[in-house]
Amino acid sequence: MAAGTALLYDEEMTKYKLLWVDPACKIEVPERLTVSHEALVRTGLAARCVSIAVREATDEEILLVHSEEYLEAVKKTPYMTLEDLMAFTQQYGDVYFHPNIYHCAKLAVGATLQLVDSVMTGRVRNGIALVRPPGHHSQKSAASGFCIFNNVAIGARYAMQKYGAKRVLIVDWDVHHGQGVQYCFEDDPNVLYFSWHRYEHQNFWPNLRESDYDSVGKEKGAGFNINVPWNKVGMENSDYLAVFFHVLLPVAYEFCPDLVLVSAGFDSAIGDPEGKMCATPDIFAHLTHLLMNLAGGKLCAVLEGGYNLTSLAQSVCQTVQTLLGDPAPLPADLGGPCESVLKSIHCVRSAHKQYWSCLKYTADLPASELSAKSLKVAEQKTGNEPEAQEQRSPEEIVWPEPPKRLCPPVRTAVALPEGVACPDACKRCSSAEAPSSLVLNRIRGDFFKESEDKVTLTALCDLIALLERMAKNEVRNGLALVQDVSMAMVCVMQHAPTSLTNRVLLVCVGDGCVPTRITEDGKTLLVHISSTEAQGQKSKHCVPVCLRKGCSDVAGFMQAVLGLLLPLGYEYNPGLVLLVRMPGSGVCESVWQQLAGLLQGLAQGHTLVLMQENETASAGPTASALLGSPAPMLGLLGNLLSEDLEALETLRNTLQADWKLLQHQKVEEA
Ligand code: X5A
Ligand code: ZN
Repeated sequence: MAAGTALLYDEEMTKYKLLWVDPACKIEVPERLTVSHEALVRTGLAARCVSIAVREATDEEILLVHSEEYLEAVKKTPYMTLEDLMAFTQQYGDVYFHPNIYHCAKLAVGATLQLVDSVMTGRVRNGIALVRPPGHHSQKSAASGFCIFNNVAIGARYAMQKYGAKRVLIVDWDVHHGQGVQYCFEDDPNVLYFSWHRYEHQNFWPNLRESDYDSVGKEKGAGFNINVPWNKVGMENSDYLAVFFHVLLPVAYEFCPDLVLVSAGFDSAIGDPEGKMCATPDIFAHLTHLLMNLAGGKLCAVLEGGYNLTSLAQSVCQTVQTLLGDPAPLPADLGGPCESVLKSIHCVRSAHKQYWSCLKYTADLPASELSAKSLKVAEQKTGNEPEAQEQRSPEEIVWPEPPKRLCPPVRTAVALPEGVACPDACKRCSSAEAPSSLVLNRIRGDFFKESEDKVTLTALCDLIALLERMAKNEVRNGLALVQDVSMAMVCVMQHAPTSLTNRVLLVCVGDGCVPTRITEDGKTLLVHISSTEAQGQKSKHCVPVCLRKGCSDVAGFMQAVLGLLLPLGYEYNPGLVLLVRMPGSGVCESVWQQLAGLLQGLAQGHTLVLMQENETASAGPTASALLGSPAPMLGLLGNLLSEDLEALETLRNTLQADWKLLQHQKVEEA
């Protein structure tokens, strides 16, 4: 299994800059790259990456996306006088040329392709390319928005051509619309392009009608272009996560990419003068984490924008640290998405519902939304409104530095019956480290009043010892095979350190009874995915999810995980995730590994997995998911049962009053 994170950087790409006065371009400075790289070095992250030398792209590679005429024209720029350069620049929008930019643009493409090579050959698992100039605005025959060649678009074509990648997902989290990428793949069903972007009803650059949600792709590519417009500034972490949960992730898992490319612009972070958004740098840890189990972990991030040097450097570090496998920080205090985003999400989902089975049950748009559209564009920019939202200049905005991330010395501890195999990297718990006699006696009193079942008692003590080490941050996560999962669940809730059990996200997979005493104490959010209609009480903290074909139905299961479990988990913000596989759950191994992988974005990676002791064959795969190996690809998911979709939608609707992150349309409309 490929391991490691590639870092591509070459100081040469800092060696061009704006040589004349142009207010639109003055933010695109060489320091963008130096501060990002210096921050990676200072924090020790660069040293943990695999450094890979940058090369220039060849003509042939650039021609995968650009026209010969355009390439030939750019080739002449190193020999132009300042005047000629200014004149050449004039034909394009919001971009500048410099005698050295052609060289740097070839390095930016080359770095992207080196990254694609490293990931596709398995030299590394994933990686990031810190490049200038950025790429996503440039088009077949045009420079645009600081971009000369379209790094990521060329990367996608290259991966398909050289490595036979069948499906490539491009996630563009830059705050601008990568119209160049959209134009490139509009009619191509093999490249799914997702972009969110500041739009303000077409009043924000590049002011294109085709950046709106209803540009879904053309001909065979219809459904493979997803635009999420931000129609207001000031979007926050929960707005970004809501779009991931309710638009991008379900579609991405249904698409099943062989490779994920991220147009990683950080102008979508707080403090950026272009974006004017309020999402904090740590959100990129989560966005990255949520994409890292697609495509068998093959993820290439390529820098696009990002103009507040502080915010940029912090965001780059958060992204790289996550690529390296460190646990994501707690997603503090998520509210629900704002009203404007709920509208956008609803619009995107309904524009795409005919193409993606995960979106099939989206309600139709109210007629008012469609007719209001042209009006909004016409209404705005009369030129005489006061600059109302211009309260503070982005340079003055302050936010706390992202906290240091936890890094327990032991990633995965296991409590397994003798003889059960698991990866060497796991730390086996032995009863030698068992808890105090106080705990032992309490457990004995709880479960073994009469009988003296030594073996079971020792196993439970091991489990508690493991959790105590987790609470002390000596261990990140754990796996235990136990004789009776129900008993073990109760034991954990009653005897584990309270710092972990004050808020537990309990995820039960498969049929069987969850002891009611667990859900009644208010310290647990239970999500139980099974094939049986719940007998017990549903409540805010007890969420039974029933799938007709049970947990063996991959499509239904993933729909429940992405659209329901993850948003609930993120909003609940637990101190521990307790993931329990009920005996005979029927869940297939790769889905189970996906689930274990995704849930590690919560609780700073504190996940405890419980399985029945006879599931010995699953111990290895589960442990490797906990160790951070990417889950295997799920393959094409197959169709969702409409009754399941409907039931999930109903459940989401009932719960959304209590859990705001479940909302994906305005509540009045729902
Ligand atoms: C890559 C990128 C922004 C261009 C803004 C022009 N370009 N006003 O962020
Ligand atoms: Zn941008």
